[in-house]
Amino acid sequence: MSAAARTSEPVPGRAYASGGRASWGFSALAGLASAGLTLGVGELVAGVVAPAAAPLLVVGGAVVDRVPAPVKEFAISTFGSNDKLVLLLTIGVLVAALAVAAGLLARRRLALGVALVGLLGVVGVLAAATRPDATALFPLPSLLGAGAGVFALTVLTRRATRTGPEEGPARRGTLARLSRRRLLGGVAVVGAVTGAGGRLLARVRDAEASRAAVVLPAPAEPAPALPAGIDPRIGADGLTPYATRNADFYRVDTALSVPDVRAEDWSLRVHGMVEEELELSFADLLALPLRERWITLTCVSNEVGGSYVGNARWLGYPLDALLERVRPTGGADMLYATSVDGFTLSAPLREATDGRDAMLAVGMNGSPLPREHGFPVRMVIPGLYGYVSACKWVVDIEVTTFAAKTAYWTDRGWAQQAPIKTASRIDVPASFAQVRRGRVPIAGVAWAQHRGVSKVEVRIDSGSWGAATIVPSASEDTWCQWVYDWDAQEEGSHVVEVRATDGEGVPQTDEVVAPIPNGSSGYDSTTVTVVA
Ligand SMILES: Nc1nc2c(c(=O)[nH]1)N[C@H]1C(S)=C(S)[C@@H](COP(=O)(O)O)O[C@H]1N2
Ligand SMILES: [Mo]
Repeated sequence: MSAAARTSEPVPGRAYASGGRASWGFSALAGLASAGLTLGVGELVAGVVAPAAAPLLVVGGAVVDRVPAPVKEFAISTFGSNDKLVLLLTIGVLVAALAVAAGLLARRRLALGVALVGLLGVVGVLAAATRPDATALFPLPSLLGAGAGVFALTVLTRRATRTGPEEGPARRGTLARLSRRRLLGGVAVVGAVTGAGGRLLARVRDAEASRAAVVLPAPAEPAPALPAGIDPRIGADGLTPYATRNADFYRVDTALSVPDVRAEDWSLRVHGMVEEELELSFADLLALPLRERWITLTCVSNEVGGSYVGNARWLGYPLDALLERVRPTGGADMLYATSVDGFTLSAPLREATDGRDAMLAVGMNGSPLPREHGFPVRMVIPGLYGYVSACKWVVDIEVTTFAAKTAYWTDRGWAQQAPIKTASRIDVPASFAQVRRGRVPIAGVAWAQHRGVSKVEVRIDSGSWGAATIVPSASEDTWCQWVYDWDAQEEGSHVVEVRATDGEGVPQTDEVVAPIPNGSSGYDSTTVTVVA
Protein backbone atom coordinates (compact mmCIF):
# COMPACT_ATOMS: atom_id res chain seq x y z
CA MET A 1 0.00 0.00 0.00
CA SER A 2 1.49 3.36 -0.97
CA ALA A 3 2.09 6.18 1.48
CA ALA A 4 -0.32 8.38 -0.49
CA ALA A 5 -3.11 5.87 -0.23
CA ARG A 6 -2.48 5.51 3.45
CA THR A 7 -2.75 9.23 4.18
CA SER A 8 -5.99 9.48 2.22
CA GLU A 9 -7.62 6.96 4.52
CA PRO A 10 -9.82 8.02 7.41
CA VAL A 11 -8.01 8.99 10.56
CA PRO A 12 -7.18 5.79 12.41
CA GLY A 13 -9.09 5.49 15.64
CA ARG A 14 -8.17 3.51 18.68
CA ALA A 15 -9.47 0.45 16.95
CA TYR A 16 -6.08 0.26 15.27
CA ALA A 17 -3.10 -1.30 16.86
CA SER A 18 0.32 -0.84 15.38
CA GLY A 19 0.90 -2.95 12.32
CA GLY A 20 -2.58 -2.42 10.82
CA ARG A 21 -4.29 -4.91 13.05
CA ALA A 22 -7.40 -4.26 15.12
CA SER A 23 -6.90 -3.74 18.85
CA TRP A 24 -7.54 -6.65 21.18
CA GLY A 25 -10.51 -4.82 22.57
CA PHE A 26 -12.11 -4.25 19.20
CA SER A 27 -11.65 -7.86 18.22
CA ALA A 28 -13.13 -9.11 21.47
CA LEU A 29 -16.15 -6.85 20.95
CA ALA A 30 -16.44 -7.98 17.35
CA GLY A 31 -16.62 -11.57 18.61
CA LEU A 32 -19.28 -10.65 21.18
CA ALA A 33 -21.36 -8.69 18.69
CA SER A 34 -21.19 -11.54 16.18
CA ALA A 35 -22.30 -14.02 18.84
CA GLY A 36 -25.09 -11.63 19.84
CA LEU A 37 -26.20 -11.51 16.21
CA THR A 38 -26.08 -15.31 16.07
CA LEU A 39 -28.40 -15.59 19.06
CA GLY A 40 -30.62 -12.71 17.92
CA VAL A 41 -31.16 -14.11 14.43
CA GLY A 42 -31.64 -17.53 16.03
CA GLU A 43 -34.39 -16.15 18.28
CA LEU A 44 -36.08 -14.39 15.38
CA VAL A 45 -36.06 -17.46 13.15
CA ALA A 46 -37.27 -19.56 16.09
CA GLY A 47 -40.04 -17.04 16.73
CA VAL A 48 -41.20 -17.63 13.16
CA VAL A 49 -40.71 -21.39 12.76
CA ALA A 50 -40.73 -22.88 16.28
CA PRO A 51 -40.18 -20.96 19.53
CA ALA A 52 -38.81 -24.08 21.26
CA ALA A 53 -35.99 -24.23 18.70
CA ALA A 54 -34.24 -21.04 19.87
CA PRO A 55 -30.47 -21.77 20.08
CA LEU A 56 -30.12 -21.12 23.82
CA LEU A 57 -33.18 -23.23 24.58
CA VAL A 58 -32.14 -26.26 22.53
CA VAL A 59 -28.60 -26.20 23.90
CA GLY A 60 -29.94 -25.69 27.43
CA GLY A 61 -32.36 -28.58 26.95
CA ALA A 62 -29.63 -30.82 25.59
CA VAL A 63 -27.42 -30.00 28.57
CA VAL A 64 -30.19 -30.75 31.06
CA ASP A 65 -30.85 -34.10 29.39
CA ARG A 66 -27.21 -35.12 29.53
CA VAL A 67 -26.22 -33.85 32.95
CA PRO A 68 -25.83 -36.65 35.54
CA ALA A 69 -28.67 -36.87 38.04
CA PRO A 70 -26.60 -35.84 41.11
CA VAL A 71 -25.55 -32.61 39.38
CA LYS A 72 -29.18 -31.87 38.53
CA GLU A 73 -30.26 -32.50 42.11
CA PHE A 74 -27.47 -30.26 43.35
CA ALA A 75 -28.62 -27.48 41.00
CA ILE A 76 -32.23 -27.81 42.07
CA SER A 77 -31.42 -27.84 45.78
CA THR A 78 -29.00 -24.92 45.43
CA PHE A 79 -30.90 -22.67 43.03
CA GLY A 80 -34.45 -23.85 43.58
CA SER A 81 -36.87 -22.58 40.98
CA ASN A 82 -34.10 -20.40 39.54
CA ASP A 83 -32.24 -23.46 38.31
CA LYS A 84 -33.26 -22.93 34.69
CA LEU A 85 -32.26 -19.30 34.82
CA VAL A 86 -28.87 -20.24 36.27
CA LEU A 87 -28.39 -22.78 33.50
CA LEU A 88 -29.24 -20.30 30.77
CA LEU A 89 -26.98 -17.68 32.36
CA THR A 90 -24.14 -20.19 32.57
CA ILE A 91 -24.55 -21.08 28.92
CA GLY A 92 -24.72 -17.36 28.14
CA VAL A 93 -21.44 -16.71 29.94
CA LEU A 94 -19.80 -19.66 28.18
CA VAL A 95 -21.00 -18.44 24.81
CA ALA A 96 -19.71 -14.95 25.61
CA ALA A 97 -16.29 -16.35 26.52
CA LEU A 98 -16.16 -18.39 23.32
CA ALA A 99 -17.32 -15.34 21.39
CA VAL A 100 -14.44 -13.28 22.75
CA ALA A 101 -12.10 -16.14 21.88
CA ALA A 102 -13.53 -16.25 18.35
CA GLY A 103 -12.99 -12.51 17.95
CA LEU A 104 -9.39 -12.74 19.13
CA LEU A 105 -8.68 -15.77 16.97
CA ALA A 106 -10.14 -14.00 13.96
CA ARG A 107 -7.73 -11.14 14.65
CA ARG A 108 -4.80 -13.53 14.10
CA ARG A 109 -6.42 -15.63 11.39
CA LEU A 110 -9.95 -15.00 10.23
CA ALA A 111 -10.51 -18.66 9.36
CA LEU A 112 -9.88 -19.72 12.95
CA GLY A 113 -12.43 -17.34 14.39
CA VAL A 114 -14.98 -18.26 11.75
CA ALA A 115 -14.39 -21.93 12.47
CA LEU A 116 -15.13 -21.40 16.16
CA VAL A 117 -18.43 -19.59 15.44
CA GLY A 118 -19.25 -22.31 12.93
CA LEU A 119 -18.55 -24.94 15.56
CA LEU A 120 -20.99 -23.24 17.94
CA GLY A 121 -23.53 -23.32 15.14
CA VAL A 122 -22.95 -27.04 14.68
CA VAL A 123 -23.50 -27.61 18.42
CA GLY A 124 -26.79 -25.70 18.17
CA VAL A 125 -27.89 -27.61 15.07
CA LEU A 126 -27.11 -30.97 16.70
CA ALA A 127 -28.85 -30.00 19.93
CA ALA A 128 -31.88 -28.80 17.97
CA ALA A 129 -32.09 -31.92 15.81
CA THR A 130 -31.98 -34.23 18.83
CA ARG A 131 -34.69 -32.49 20.89
CA PRO A 132 -37.56 -34.87 21.65
CA ASP A 133 -40.07 -32.45 20.14
CA ALA A 134 -37.85 -31.58 17.15
CA THR A 135 -39.37 -31.06 13.74
CA ALA A 136 -37.43 -30.81 10.49
CA LEU A 137 -37.32 -27.04 10.97
CA PHE A 138 -35.66 -27.15 14.39
CA PRO A 139 -32.04 -26.79 13.16
CA LEU A 140 -32.94 -23.71 11.11
CA PRO A 141 -32.57 -21.06 13.88
CA SER A 142 -29.08 -22.26 14.86
CA LEU A 143 -28.07 -22.65 11.23
CA LEU A 144 -29.18 -19.21 10.07
CA GLY A 145 -27.97 -17.65 13.32
CA ALA A 146 -24.50 -19.11 12.88
CA GLY A 147 -24.50 -17.98 9.25
CA ALA A 148 -25.25 -14.41 10.33
CA GLY A 149 -22.55 -14.63 13.02
CA VAL A 150 -19.91 -15.87 10.57
CA PHE A 151 -20.82 -13.10 8.15
CA ALA A 152 -20.66 -10.42 10.86
CA LEU A 153 -17.33 -11.65 12.23
CA THR A 154 -15.85 -11.73 8.75
CA VAL A 155 -16.99 -8.23 7.86
CA LEU A 156 -15.94 -6.77 11.22
CA THR A 157 -12.54 -8.42 11.18
CA ARG A 158 -11.79 -7.37 7.61
CA ARG A 159 -12.85 -3.81 8.34
CA ALA A 160 -10.66 -3.66 11.40
CA THR A 161 -7.52 -5.08 9.86
CA ARG A 162 -6.39 -2.58 7.32
CA THR A 163 -4.59 -5.14 5.25
CA GLY A 164 -7.78 -6.61 3.79
CA PRO A 165 -8.19 -6.17 0.01
CA GLU A 166 -11.64 -4.60 0.48
CA GLU A 167 -9.98 -1.58 2.02
CA GLY A 168 -8.74 -0.49 -1.38
CA PRO A 169 -10.30 2.49 -3.14
CA ALA A 170 -12.08 0.15 -5.56
CA ARG A 171 -14.42 -1.04 -2.82
CA ARG A 172 -17.30 1.38 -2.44
CA GLY A 173 -20.12 -0.69 -0.85
CA THR A 174 -22.23 0.68 1.98
CA LEU A 175 -20.59 -1.60 4.51
CA ALA A 176 -17.15 -0.44 3.37
CA ARG A 177 -18.02 3.20 3.90
CA LEU A 178 -19.20 2.75 7.49
CA SER A 179 -16.64 3.35 10.20
CA ARG A 180 -15.62 0.17 11.98
CA ARG A 181 -17.19 1.32 15.21
CA ARG A 182 -20.48 2.09 13.52
CA LEU A 183 -20.33 -1.30 11.94
CA LEU A 184 -19.71 -2.91 15.32
CA GLY A 185 -22.55 -0.93 16.88
CA GLY A 186 -24.81 -1.84 13.97
CA VAL A 187 -24.17 -5.55 14.40
CA ALA A 188 -24.87 -5.27 18.13
CA VAL A 189 -28.11 -3.37 17.53
CA VAL A 190 -29.33 -5.78 14.85
CA GLY A 191 -28.58 -8.65 17.22
CA ALA A 192 -30.55 -7.02 20.02
CA VAL A 193 -33.50 -6.10 17.81
CA THR A 194 -33.80 -9.50 16.16
CA GLY A 195 -33.47 -11.15 19.56
CA ALA A 196 -36.18 -9.01 21.14
CA GLY A 197 -38.41 -9.47 18.10
CA GLY A 198 -37.97 -13.23 18.25
CA ARG A 199 -38.83 -13.38 21.96
CA LEU A 200 -41.96 -11.32 21.34
CA LEU A 201 -43.08 -13.56 18.47
CA ALA A 202 -42.46 -16.63 20.61
CA ARG A 203 -44.58 -15.26 23.44
CA VAL A 204 -47.45 -14.40 21.12
CA ARG A 205 -47.29 -17.91 19.67
CA ASP A 206 -47.23 -19.40 23.16
CA ALA A 207 -50.36 -17.51 24.21
CA GLU A 208 -52.12 -18.49 20.98
CA ALA A 209 -51.16 -22.13 21.48
CA SER A 210 -52.31 -22.00 25.08
CA ARG A 211 -55.64 -20.54 24.01
CA ALA A 212 -56.06 -23.16 21.30
CA ALA A 213 -55.55 -25.88 23.91
CA VAL A 214 -58.26 -24.59 26.27
CA VAL A 215 -61.36 -26.76 26.48
CA LEU A 216 -64.17 -24.87 28.15
CA PRO A 217 -66.49 -26.91 30.36
CA ALA A 218 -70.21 -26.95 29.71
CA PRO A 219 -71.91 -24.24 31.77
CA ALA A 220 -73.49 -25.40 35.02
CA GLU A 221 -76.06 -22.67 34.35
CA PRO A 222 -76.54 -22.24 30.60
CA ALA A 223 -77.70 -18.96 29.13
CA PRO A 224 -81.48 -18.69 28.87
CA ALA A 225 -82.80 -19.66 25.47
CA LEU A 226 -83.29 -16.67 23.21
CA PRO A 227 -86.92 -15.75 22.60
CA ALA A 228 -88.25 -17.23 19.39
CA GLY A 229 -87.76 -15.01 16.42
CA ILE A 230 -84.23 -13.83 17.13
CA ASP A 231 -81.54 -15.33 15.07
CA PRO A 232 -78.55 -14.09 17.03
CA ARG A 233 -76.23 -14.16 14.03
CA ILE A 234 -78.31 -12.38 11.48
CA GLY A 235 -79.05 -8.71 11.23
CA ALA A 236 -81.50 -8.18 8.41
CA ASP A 237 -80.60 -5.60 5.78
CA GLY A 238 -77.93 -3.75 7.73
CA LEU A 239 -79.50 -4.13 11.17
CA THR A 240 -76.89 -4.93 13.79
CA PRO A 241 -77.06 -8.64 14.73
CA TYR A 242 -78.23 -9.36 18.27
CA ALA A 243 -75.03 -11.30 18.98
CA THR A 244 -71.79 -9.60 18.06
CA ARG A 245 -69.26 -12.01 16.61
CA ASN A 246 -65.97 -12.08 18.50
CA ALA A 247 -64.11 -10.86 15.44
CA ASP A 248 -66.49 -7.87 15.16
CA PHE A 249 -66.56 -6.98 18.85
CA TYR A 250 -65.24 -3.49 19.58
CA ARG A 251 -61.90 -3.35 21.34
CA VAL A 252 -60.90 -0.59 23.72
CA ASP A 253 -57.84 -0.78 25.94
CA THR A 254 -54.58 0.92 26.81
CA ALA A 255 -52.42 -2.02 25.69
CA LEU A 256 -49.98 -1.14 22.89
CA SER A 257 -49.57 -4.80 22.15
CA VAL A 258 -52.03 -7.41 23.32
CA PRO A 259 -50.74 -8.98 26.56
CA ASP A 260 -49.57 -12.53 26.00
CA VAL A 261 -50.72 -14.62 28.91
CA ARG A 262 -50.69 -18.40 28.82
CA ALA A 263 -53.59 -19.97 30.70
CA GLU A 264 -51.09 -22.22 32.50
CA ASP A 265 -49.25 -19.17 33.85
CA TRP A 266 -52.35 -17.24 34.88
CA SER A 267 -53.44 -16.85 38.44
CA LEU A 268 -55.71 -14.44 40.26
CA ARG A 269 -55.16 -13.14 43.74
CA VAL A 270 -58.16 -11.83 45.66
CA HIS A 271 -57.09 -9.98 48.79
CA GLY A 272 -57.35 -6.73 50.75
CA MET A 273 -60.28 -6.13 53.09
CA VAL A 274 -61.23 -9.79 53.27
CA GLU A 275 -61.36 -12.39 55.97
CA GLU A 276 -59.60 -14.93 53.81
CA GLU A 277 -57.35 -14.35 50.81
CA LEU A 278 -57.77 -16.49 47.75
CA GLU A 279 -55.56 -17.49 44.88
CA LEU A 280 -57.04 -19.16 41.81
CA SER A 281 -55.36 -20.85 38.86
CA PHE A 282 -57.05 -21.18 35.48
CA ALA A 283 -57.61 -24.89 36.13
CA ASP A 284 -59.18 -24.02 39.52
CA LEU A 285 -61.50 -21.59 37.78
CA LEU A 286 -62.60 -24.04 35.09
CA ALA A 287 -63.40 -26.62 37.79
CA LEU A 288 -65.94 -24.27 39.43
CA PRO A 289 -69.59 -24.22 38.37
CA LEU A 290 -69.74 -21.69 35.54
CA ARG A 291 -72.64 -19.59 34.38
CA GLU A 292 -73.32 -18.42 30.85
CA ARG A 293 -75.15 -15.14 30.19
CA TRP A 294 -75.85 -12.68 27.38
CA ILE A 295 -74.41 -9.31 28.41
CA THR A 296 -73.93 -6.15 26.36
CA LEU A 297 -70.70 -4.25 27.04
CA THR A 298 -70.49 -0.54 26.39
CA CYS A 299 -67.55 1.84 26.44
CA VAL A 300 -67.96 5.14 28.23
CA SER A 301 -66.19 6.74 25.24
CA ASN A 302 -68.98 5.71 22.90
CA GLU A 303 -70.40 8.77 21.18
CA VAL A 304 -74.11 9.01 20.48
CA GLY A 305 -74.67 6.66 17.56
CA GLY A 306 -71.22 5.12 18.03
CA SER A 307 -70.02 1.56 17.74
CA TYR A 308 -68.21 0.93 21.06
CA VAL A 309 -70.93 -1.44 22.17
CA GLY A 310 -71.31 -5.17 21.63
CA ASN A 311 -73.32 -8.11 22.85
CA ALA A 312 -71.85 -11.52 23.63
CA ARG A 313 -72.60 -14.74 25.47
CA TRP A 314 -70.14 -14.77 28.35
CA LEU A 315 -69.16 -17.84 30.35
CA GLY A 316 -67.75 -17.24 33.80
CA TYR A 317 -67.70 -17.73 37.51
CA PRO A 318 -70.07 -15.42 39.40
CA LEU A 319 -68.27 -12.62 41.23
CA ASP A 320 -70.64 -12.86 44.20
CA ALA A 321 -69.70 -16.52 44.68
CA LEU A 322 -66.03 -15.56 44.50
CA LEU A 323 -66.50 -12.79 47.06
CA GLU A 324 -68.50 -15.07 49.34
CA ARG A 325 -65.40 -17.20 49.58
CA VAL A 326 -63.11 -14.34 50.65
CA ARG A 327 -65.77 -12.60 52.80
CA PRO A 328 -65.19 -8.83 52.45
CA THR A 329 -64.94 -7.02 55.77
CA GLY A 330 -67.21 -4.15 56.77
CA GLY A 331 -66.61 -0.82 55.06
CA ALA A 332 -65.24 -2.24 51.82
CA ASP A 333 -67.04 -0.74 48.82
CA MET A 334 -64.73 -1.28 45.86
CA LEU A 335 -62.97 -3.93 43.83
CA TYR A 336 -59.63 -2.67 42.60
CA ALA A 337 -58.80 -4.88 39.62
CA THR A 338 -55.36 -4.99 38.03
CA SER A 339 -54.52 -6.36 34.61
CA VAL A 340 -51.32 -8.23 33.84
CA ASP A 341 -50.10 -5.13 31.97
CA GLY A 342 -50.67 -2.82 34.94
CA PHE A 343 -54.01 -1.30 33.91
CA THR A 344 -56.31 -0.79 36.88
CA LEU A 345 -60.00 -0.16 37.37
CA SER A 346 -62.24 0.45 40.37
CA ALA A 347 -65.55 -1.42 40.33
CA PRO A 348 -68.26 -0.87 42.92
CA LEU A 349 -68.56 -3.85 45.27
CA ARG A 350 -72.32 -3.33 45.47
CA GLU A 351 -73.00 -3.91 41.77
CA ALA A 352 -70.58 -6.83 41.75
CA THR A 353 -72.57 -8.61 44.44
CA ASP A 354 -76.18 -7.41 44.15
CA GLY A 355 -77.35 -10.52 42.37
CA ARG A 356 -76.72 -9.41 38.80
CA ASP A 357 -74.62 -11.66 36.58
CA ALA A 358 -71.25 -10.12 37.37
CA MET A 359 -68.55 -12.64 36.55
CA LEU A 360 -64.95 -13.62 36.03
CA ALA A 361 -65.36 -14.55 32.40
CA VAL A 362 -63.38 -17.22 30.56
CA GLY A 363 -65.58 -17.70 27.50
CA MET A 364 -67.05 -15.43 24.84
CA ASN A 365 -69.69 -16.75 22.44
CA GLY A 366 -68.66 -20.32 23.08
CA SER A 367 -64.90 -19.98 22.72
CA PRO A 368 -62.12 -19.05 25.12
CA LEU A 369 -61.74 -15.26 25.34
CA PRO A 370 -59.89 -13.95 22.30
CA ARG A 371 -56.51 -12.54 23.35
CA GLU A 372 -57.69 -9.01 22.46
CA HIS A 373 -60.64 -9.44 24.80
CA GLY A 374 -58.69 -10.54 27.85
CA PHE A 375 -57.49 -14.13 27.49
CA PRO A 376 -57.48 -16.04 29.70
CA VAL A 377 -59.74 -14.23 32.20
CA ARG A 378 -61.57 -10.89 32.41
CA MET A 379 -64.27 -9.31 34.52
CA VAL A 380 -67.76 -8.50 33.26
CA ILE A 381 -70.36 -6.60 35.31
CA PRO A 382 -73.65 -5.89 33.53
CA GLY A 383 -74.84 -2.29 33.64
CA LEU A 384 -71.52 -0.52 34.17
CA TYR A 385 -69.27 1.02 31.54
CA GLY A 386 -66.23 -1.10 30.73
CA TYR A 387 -63.65 1.13 32.45
CA VAL A 388 -65.22 0.47 35.87
CA SER A 389 -66.18 -3.16 35.37
CA ALA A 390 -64.62 -5.17 32.59
CA CYS A 391 -60.93 -5.62 33.47
CA LYS A 392 -59.26 -7.76 30.80
CA TRP A 393 -56.26 -10.01 31.56
CA VAL A 394 -57.20 -9.56 35.23
CA VAL A 395 -54.65 -10.99 37.67
CA ASP A 396 -55.39 -9.21 40.93
CA ILE A 397 -58.53 -8.06 42.70
CA GLU A 398 -58.12 -6.07 45.88
CA VAL A 399 -61.19 -5.53 48.02
CA THR A 400 -60.84 -1.95 49.24
CA THR A 401 -62.62 1.44 49.32
CA PHE A 402 -63.14 4.28 46.85
CA ALA A 403 -61.69 6.53 49.53
CA ALA A 404 -58.44 4.56 49.57
CA LYS A 405 -57.66 4.17 45.89
CA THR A 406 -58.18 5.58 42.42
CA ALA A 407 -57.67 3.73 39.15
CA TYR A 408 -56.29 4.33 35.65
CA TRP A 409 -59.24 6.29 34.19
CA THR A 410 -60.57 7.78 37.39
CA ASP A 411 -57.10 9.33 37.78
CA ARG A 412 -57.66 10.97 34.40
CA GLY A 413 -60.90 12.76 35.09
CA TRP A 414 -63.48 10.05 34.45
CA ALA A 415 -66.25 9.44 36.94
CA GLN A 416 -65.89 7.04 39.83
CA GLN A 417 -69.46 5.75 39.44
CA ALA A 418 -70.44 4.99 35.87
CA PRO A 419 -73.70 3.13 35.25
CA ILE A 420 -74.47 2.80 31.55
CA LYS A 421 -76.83 5.49 30.29
CA THR A 422 -79.96 4.54 28.39
CA ALA A 423 -79.22 4.90 24.69
CA SER A 424 -80.49 4.00 21.26
CA ARG A 425 -78.92 3.96 17.83
CA ILE A 426 -80.24 4.05 14.27
CA ASP A 427 -78.49 1.54 12.01
CA VAL A 428 -80.91 1.50 9.06
CA PRO A 429 -81.16 3.45 6.82
CA ALA A 430 -77.52 4.50 6.73
CA SER A 431 -76.76 8.21 7.14
CA PHE A 432 -77.55 10.25 4.02
CA ALA A 433 -79.16 7.25 2.34
CA GLN A 434 -81.65 7.77 -0.46
CA VAL A 435 -84.87 5.84 0.05
CA ARG A 436 -87.89 5.35 -2.20
CA ARG A 437 -91.21 6.93 -1.32
CA GLY A 438 -93.47 4.55 0.59
CA ARG A 439 -92.81 2.19 3.47
CA VAL A 440 -89.29 2.65 4.84
CA PRO A 441 -88.09 0.38 7.65
CA ILE A 442 -86.06 2.20 10.29
CA ALA A 443 -84.16 -0.07 12.63
CA GLY A 444 -81.39 -0.18 15.19
CA VAL A 445 -80.46 -1.20 18.71
CA ALA A 446 -81.22 0.27 22.14
CA TRP A 447 -79.73 -0.47 25.53
CA ALA A 448 -80.17 0.32 29.21
CA GLN A 449 -78.24 -2.55 30.77
CA HIS A 450 -79.67 -4.03 33.92
CA ARG A 451 -82.74 -1.82 33.77
CA GLY A 452 -83.88 -3.11 30.42
CA VAL A 453 -85.54 -1.27 27.55
CA SER A 454 -89.31 -0.86 27.82
CA LYS A 455 -89.96 1.41 24.86
CA VAL A 456 -88.28 2.71 21.72
CA GLU A 457 -89.75 5.64 19.80
CA VAL A 458 -88.96 7.31 16.51
CA ARG A 459 -89.85 10.73 15.19
CA ILE A 460 -89.45 12.37 11.82
CA ASP A 461 -88.55 16.06 11.46
CA SER A 462 -89.27 16.71 15.17
CA GLY A 463 -92.86 15.48 14.74
CA SER A 464 -94.61 13.36 17.32
CA TRP A 465 -92.97 10.20 18.64
CA GLY A 466 -94.20 6.90 17.27
CA ALA A 467 -93.59 3.54 18.96
CA ALA A 468 -91.14 1.12 17.37
CA THR A 469 -91.46 -2.65 17.64
CA ILE A 470 -88.95 -4.10 20.06
CA VAL A 471 -87.49 -7.51 19.24
CA PRO A 472 -87.40 -9.46 22.52
CA SER A 473 -83.89 -9.95 23.93
CA ALA A 474 -82.35 -12.49 26.30
CA SER A 475 -82.43 -10.23 29.35
CA GLU A 476 -82.41 -6.68 30.62
CA ASP A 477 -78.59 -6.88 30.57
CA THR A 478 -78.45 -6.78 26.79
CA TRP A 479 -79.40 -4.45 24.03
CA CYS A 480 -82.48 -5.08 21.95
CA GLN A 481 -83.14 -4.65 18.27
CA TRP A 482 -86.03 -2.44 17.23
CA VAL A 483 -87.86 -1.68 13.98
CA TYR A 484 -90.14 1.18 13.01
CA ASP A 485 -92.20 1.36 9.84
CA TRP A 486 -92.11 4.82 8.39
CA ASP A 487 -94.62 5.76 5.74
CA ALA A 488 -92.45 8.21 3.83
CA GLN A 489 -94.63 10.28 1.52
CA GLU A 490 -92.89 13.62 1.22
CA GLU A 491 -89.90 13.72 -1.15
CA GLY A 492 -86.79 15.50 0.02
CA SER A 493 -84.51 15.46 3.04
CA HIS A 494 -85.77 14.30 6.45
CA VAL A 495 -84.26 13.95 9.92
CA VAL A 496 -85.03 10.71 11.76
CA GLU A 497 -84.48 10.56 15.55
CA VAL A 498 -84.76 7.78 18.09
CA ARG A 499 -85.13 7.58 21.86
CA ALA A 500 -85.46 4.70 24.31
CA THR A 501 -87.12 4.39 27.70
CA ASP A 502 -85.65 2.08 30.31
CA GLY A 503 -87.39 -0.62 32.31
CA GLU A 504 -88.06 1.81 35.13
CA GLY A 505 -89.96 4.11 32.78
CA VAL A 506 -87.25 6.77 32.56
CA PRO A 507 -86.79 8.07 29.02
CA GLN A 508 -83.35 8.67 27.59
CA THR A 509 -82.30 12.28 27.99
CA ASP A 510 -82.07 14.62 24.99
CA GLU A 511 -79.33 16.58 26.69
CA VAL A 512 -76.32 16.45 24.40
CA VAL A 513 -73.20 15.71 26.40
CA ALA A 514 -69.75 14.41 25.48
CA PRO A 515 -68.48 11.07 26.82
CA ILE A 516 -66.26 12.53 29.54
CA PRO A 517 -66.77 12.15 32.49
CA ASN A 518 -69.53 9.52 32.65
CA GLY A 519 -70.85 8.78 29.18
CA SER A 520 -72.45 10.59 26.23
CA SER A 521 -76.12 11.38 25.91
CA GLY A 522 -78.53 12.88 23.39
CA TYR A 523 -80.67 11.43 20.63
CA ASP A 524 -79.13 9.62 17.69
CA SER A 525 -80.34 10.97 14.38
CA THR A 526 -80.00 10.23 10.69
CA THR A 527 -80.67 12.34 7.65
CA VAL A 528 -82.30 10.53 4.73
CA THR A 529 -83.55 11.70 1.37
CA VAL A 530 -86.84 10.39 0.04
CA VAL A 531 -86.98 10.11 -3.74
CA ALA A 532 -89.78 9.19 -6.08
N1 LIG B 1 -56.68 -4.61 31.07
C1 LIG B 1 -57.57 -3.74 30.57
N2 LIG B 1 -58.88 -3.99 30.70
C2 LIG B 1 -59.78 -3.14 30.19
C3 LIG B 1 -59.37 -1.95 29.55
C4 LIG B 1 -57.98 -1.71 29.43
O1 LIG B 1 -57.53 -0.69 28.89
N3 LIG B 1 -57.10 -2.63 29.95
N4 LIG B 1 -60.31 -1.11 29.02
C5 LIG B 1 -61.65 -1.18 29.55
C6 LIG B 1 -62.60 -0.48 28.73
S1 LIG B 1 -62.50 1.22 28.73
C7 LIG B 1 -63.59 -1.11 28.04
S2 LIG B 1 -64.82 -0.24 27.29
C8 LIG B 1 -63.62 -2.58 27.93
C9 LIG B 1 -63.63 -3.01 26.49
O2 LIG B 1 -63.61 -4.40 26.39
P1 LIG B 1 -63.40 -5.04 24.95
O3 LIG B 1 -62.13 -4.48 24.39
O4 LIG B 1 -63.35 -6.51 25.17
O5 LIG B 1 -64.59 -4.63 24.13
O6 LIG B 1 -62.49 -3.19 28.55
C10 LIG B 1 -62.13 -2.60 29.77
N5 LIG B 1 -61.10 -3.42 30.33
MO1 LIG C 1 -64.24 1.99 27.72
